[in-house]
Amino acid sequence: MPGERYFAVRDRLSELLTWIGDLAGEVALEEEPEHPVPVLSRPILIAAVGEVNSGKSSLLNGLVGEALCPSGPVPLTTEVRLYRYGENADRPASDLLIECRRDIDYLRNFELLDTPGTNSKVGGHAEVADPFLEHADLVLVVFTAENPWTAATWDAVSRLSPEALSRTALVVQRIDLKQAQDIPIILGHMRDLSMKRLGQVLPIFPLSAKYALEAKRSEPVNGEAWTLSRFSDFEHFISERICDSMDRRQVLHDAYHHAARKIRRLDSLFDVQRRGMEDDGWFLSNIEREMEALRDSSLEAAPEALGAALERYRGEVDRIVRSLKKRLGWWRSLARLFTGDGTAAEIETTFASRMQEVATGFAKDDAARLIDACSKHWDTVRPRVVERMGLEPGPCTVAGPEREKVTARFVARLEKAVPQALAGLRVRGVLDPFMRRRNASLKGFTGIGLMLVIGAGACGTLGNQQMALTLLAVSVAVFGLAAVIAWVTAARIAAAYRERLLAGGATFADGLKADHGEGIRFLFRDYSSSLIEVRRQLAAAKAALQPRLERSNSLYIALKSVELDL
Ligand SMILES: Nc1nc2c(ncn2[C@@H]2O[C@H](COP(=O)(O)OP(=O)(O)OP(=O)(O)O)[C@@H](O)[C@H]2O)c(=O)[nH]1
Ligand SMILES: [Mg+2]
Repeated sequence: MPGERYFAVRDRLSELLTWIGDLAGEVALEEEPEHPVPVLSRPILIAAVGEVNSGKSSLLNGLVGEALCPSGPVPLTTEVRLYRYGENADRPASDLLIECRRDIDYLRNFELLDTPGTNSKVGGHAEVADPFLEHADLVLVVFTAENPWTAATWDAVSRLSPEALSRTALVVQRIDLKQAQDIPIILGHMRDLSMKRLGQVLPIFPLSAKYALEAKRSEPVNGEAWTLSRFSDFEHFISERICDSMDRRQVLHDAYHHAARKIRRLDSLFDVQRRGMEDDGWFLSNIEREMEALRDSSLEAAPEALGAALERYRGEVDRIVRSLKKRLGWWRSLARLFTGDGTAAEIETTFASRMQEVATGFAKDDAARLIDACSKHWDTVRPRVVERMGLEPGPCTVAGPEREKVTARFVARLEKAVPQALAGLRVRGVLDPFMRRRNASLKGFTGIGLMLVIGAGACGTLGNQQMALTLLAVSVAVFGLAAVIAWVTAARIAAAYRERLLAGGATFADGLKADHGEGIRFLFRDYSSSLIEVRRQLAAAKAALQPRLERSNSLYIALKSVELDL
């Protein structure tokens, strides 16, 4: 097929343009209305004109290598027939124009216009054919070797515009019917006529379409018939002068520059996107650093925050000591001498559970404080992310619906620390020895007092009133002494217990310190995950950019290799 090199370059360019267009479409690269995509697919139009029966249809068949156009000794082409690629069908486009679609590869690149003879009896076809001749890539004016003097054909050629004439060649058909020595004479004559009628000598090709068709149809190509057809020079002319014409080359160059410009625009778009993503990455890192700074300042302020826990601790110590004092009252103490005394265990249990509540209350308040700080910070972060990245980062991950869960985790962490913190106080079993000593002395005095009362009763019964009264007085004194001891020891025990507990306050707060710090770190880790969605989207955008960059690079390389063939 003529123009193979041209078509190979054109197809490669057209394929690249499609791929580049696909990539541009994917990234919504705006079209440049001032640079429309060059049309590469326009096939080359070859038109054949000449007298009836001159061999126009056969000439086109010789080019295609198939019996595409009906040909025969009687006038066959009675209307203008435009052969194009497509599913086999003939469609009348107007009275004298038929569009013939044929599923033949040759027609992908060439469109062929077959016309009735210039001297045909059918009128009006010239008006249909002439516009095609004006924009055809090649007009073949066909003469027969037997009679190349046909006036009607020369008249038709004379009507062509200089522009169309520059794309016209003369064909002397059926040279196989002539002797070899006649051909130069005919060609000389044709040249003279061309000069005379047109003022210039057009390219002239002596051909035998019959042999060309025969050569192309035989498998392998019949070399002898091919030589006799003289189609080699003719097709070479079509390749060089028609397919590789300045106009066509210009279209290829335009397409190449269009593709190159689009790739450059894609590259700069990707570059902007890549830099934008890097900047976004930095921007997010800065926000994360802000979050870290907030966390660090919260950690630094942790001892101060734990001061609040210490306050609550002290308040609870006062309450527990008041309750201890109540239990150490004289009558209650006396009653417990007979019922058994569980004061130490009860007070310590109450103390432990109160401390648990202290930790819980403190943790809830502290979590609320930290979450509020995060939430407040997020209120400044969110609009910045929206403005900078055009992405909606969503809600703060420690506030809103998540608040309760985050608080519960923080509280649980501190509650877990309480038994350890209490163990560090070493207040368990402190009360017990105090209480046992007190109860022992109270029991002794109470026992002595009771025995004196019993003795007084016995003396009274035996009539020794004097003795009875004395013993009774002594017993009252003993009970009085016991009451004084009870009062004094109660105050002492309460004071000693209070002092012991208060001294342990700092130890208790210290016991919470590590878990409190860890709680803060975990809470801020949760908070920093507020940016996860944005980070994920950024990573997805980066991941999508990479293969596009690679595609753009390989398209550029492919385009460069086409440039060498241009
Ligand atoms: N010997 C010989 N005969 C040819 C050659 N080309 C065409 N013919 C014959 O010439 C006659 C006319 O051929 P066509 O191709 O139909 O001519 P045409 O110009 O298309 O004729 P119309 O369409 O009727 O105007 C047919 O009988 C062909 O077989 C050739 O190269 N050598
Ligand atoms: Mg014909």
